[in-house]
Amino acid sequence: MPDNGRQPVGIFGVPMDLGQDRRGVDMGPSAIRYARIEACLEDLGHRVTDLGNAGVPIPETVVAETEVKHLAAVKRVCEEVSDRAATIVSEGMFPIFLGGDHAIAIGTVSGVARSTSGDRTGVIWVDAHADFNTPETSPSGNIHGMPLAAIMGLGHPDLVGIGTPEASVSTEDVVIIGLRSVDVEEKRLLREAGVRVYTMKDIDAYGAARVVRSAIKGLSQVDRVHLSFDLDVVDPEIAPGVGTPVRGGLTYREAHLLMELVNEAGIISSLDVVEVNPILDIKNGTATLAVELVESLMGRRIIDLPR
Ligand SMILES: [Mn+2]
Repeated sequence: MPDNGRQPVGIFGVPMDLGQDRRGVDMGPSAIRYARIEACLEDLGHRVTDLGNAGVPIPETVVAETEVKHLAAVKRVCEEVSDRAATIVSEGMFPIFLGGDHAIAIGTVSGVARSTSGDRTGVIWVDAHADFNTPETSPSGNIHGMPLAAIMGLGHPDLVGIGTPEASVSTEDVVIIGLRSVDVEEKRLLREAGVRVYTMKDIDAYGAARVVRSAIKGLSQVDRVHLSFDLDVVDPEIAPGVGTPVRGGLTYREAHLLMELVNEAGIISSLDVVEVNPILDIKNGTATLAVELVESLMGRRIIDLPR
C-alpha cells in the first residue's frame, strides 16, 4: 500500500451541477482550491499537481431529459472523468477528485477500478444519502441520487456502462457510513442488494471509532479502496454549504476521526470530495472544512508520538 505521507497527489476538478436541478455545487472545485488544498497538502510533504478541470457544460445549455435528468451530458462528463481517473492512477499519483455533484463518482470509481487490472477495488461511501436509486425507484430522476447503484451495476445502462461494461465494484466490497436520508424504494433496493450500511444511528449507538474500524475490517479482501466523501455527511450546523443538507450528521470531531482512522489503516488509494455548495456556505467554511478533512486523511496528525 502506498504511504499517504509521501505519494504524489493529482487534483482533478469536476465542476458539474447536472445531477439535479441547479444548486451551485459546480462552484465546489473553485471553493476548495480557494481554501488552499494544494498548499495544505504540500505542507504535509506531498508533491501536488493540479490537473485542472473536466469540461462540463452548464445546465442552461443542455437538454433536460425528463426521466433521467441531463443523462446524455452526465454520461459524457463521467466518461471523460473515468478516462482521466484511470490515467492519473496509472501515472502513480493519488487522485483527489473535487466535485461537483456526487454523480461524478460514476466516472471516478469506474476509472480507478479499471486502472489496475486484476486488482479488487473497494468503496467507502461516506454520505447522508445512499445514492442508491435507479431510474425506476428515483422519485426525482436526479442522477446524483444514483451513482452508488450505477457503479455496482444497477440502473440506466448508459450510466452502468461508463468506464466498464458492467459493475466496477462488488456488493461485498462496498460500505456506506453516515446514512440518515433514504427514499422508500431505495431502502428496498439497498436491502435486496445486501449493501453493508452504517447509519447515523449506528454511530450514535456504538461510536464513530467502532463503526469506522468495523467498516475497514470488512474491506480486508480488497486491494485498493476508494473513499467517496460527500460533505453532507457532516452536520449542516458545521457544514451548511452542501448540495442537500440533512440534520443529524457527523460532528466536527467524528468527521476528523473517520479520516484519521482510515489514514492509520493505510488503505485508501483515491478520493472524491463532493457536493460543496458555496451558495449556501458561510465565508467558505464548508470548503475549508473539506480541506482540513483531506489533510487528516492524507497524514496530518495532531501530534506524532512513538507508540
Ligand atoms: Mn452523495
